[in-house]
Amino acid sequence: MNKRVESALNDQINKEAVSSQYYLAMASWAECNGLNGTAKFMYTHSDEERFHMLKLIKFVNERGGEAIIGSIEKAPTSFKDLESVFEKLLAHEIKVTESINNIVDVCLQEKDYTTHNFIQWYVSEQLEEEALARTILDKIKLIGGDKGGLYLFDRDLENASIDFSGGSSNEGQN
Ligand code: OFO
Repeated sequence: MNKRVESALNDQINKEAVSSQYYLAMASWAECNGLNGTAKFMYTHSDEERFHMLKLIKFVNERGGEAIIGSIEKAPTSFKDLESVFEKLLAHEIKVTESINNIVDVCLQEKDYTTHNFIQWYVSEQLEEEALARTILDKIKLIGGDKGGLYLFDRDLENASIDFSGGSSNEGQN
């Protein structure tokens, strides 16, 4: 496997692991603060990020590279409020999108069209994740300080079936 591409994919493996831990921290915080719907959403999202990581690990190893499982920074333990949680989530996803775009660039520079094709799944996934985070954030801003609104929002999130898989329900898990 091309070494620059392998290194970019290994960076991404680490970023997906960081994302998974980050959303797990948000899930735990939400659960401790009576926001069960938000907790469910974040636990699911954390699992999906782990699937994104596994998908990359398998791809690198199957193509003759070596996936590296590195260390990750400690996730935050507390958050100011629900709005700040989703603001952080959106900011994080924007950074991940930049990182995916960087892999696309490296693939084109190195003429690695197989990885370029593989990474397109992540390009679509990031589009959807950013759009979802923006929609949720807009709703939270509309609610403002209304506690009843917050209760209903959290309940809706608990009942919503949210698809993080980029369109096809199994793709992210392969
Ligand atoms: Fe892996 O999609 Fe978000 O970060």
